[in-house]
Amino acid sequence: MTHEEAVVLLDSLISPFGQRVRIALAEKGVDYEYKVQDLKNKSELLLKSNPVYKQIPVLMHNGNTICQSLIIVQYIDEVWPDKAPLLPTEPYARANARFWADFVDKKVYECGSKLWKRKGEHHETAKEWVEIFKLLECELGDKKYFGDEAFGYIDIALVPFIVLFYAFEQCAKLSMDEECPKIVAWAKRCMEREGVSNALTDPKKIYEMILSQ
Ligand SMILES: N[C@@H](CCC(=O)N[C@@H](CS)C(=O)NCC(=O)O)C(=O)O
Repeated sequence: MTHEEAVVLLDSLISPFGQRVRIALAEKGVDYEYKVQDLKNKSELLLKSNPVYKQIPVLMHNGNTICQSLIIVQYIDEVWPDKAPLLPTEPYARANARFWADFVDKKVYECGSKLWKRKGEHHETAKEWVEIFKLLECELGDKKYFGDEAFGYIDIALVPFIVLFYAFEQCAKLSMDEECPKIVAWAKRCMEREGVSNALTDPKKIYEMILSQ
């Protein structure tokens, strides 16, 4: 059996975590079976595959289940090494990549969730959002991608959250272009990749979903 024959992804279309996994699989050219999950009525398959967190995404491969998006992306990188690596090979660069991906989980996700759940005052949340992205912009500098010339792990961790730029701009009347021009240019470069543009949700749809909650 080839690797590809046994790959299944349990996911939900608008999940930024699931999108990371879809982008990583696309970068590696891996075919897989896509199983959309109803998160309000969780399937036996999901509960059995991720008994600890009961969340998507879950990658099923050769009879094993792998949970937590960043761990799944690292797994994909290790199992399909023949395509360009997602993580750098040098230990410090790997640690740095993991540091920033963890920052995205802790800071970007948390701040984005406040807007998504309409918690707190939009302008305060937007201020925090801009501060977070200014730190990311410092790390990006003048590089093409976070890992330099090659699209990789930090890019994959962060890129699903760019669809929130529009909602922040509408809700808090800010301009990401003015605040973080290098990040906006990076986001455009990422969107030129088929795996990224196929995975991400339309920012206007996200904004409508936030308004309708
Ligand atoms: N840290 C997890 C987060 C996964 C997560 O939050 N998944 C959400 C969808 S975006 C989920 O399954 N929610 C259903 C629930 O928590 O009951 C990861 O990186 O995979």
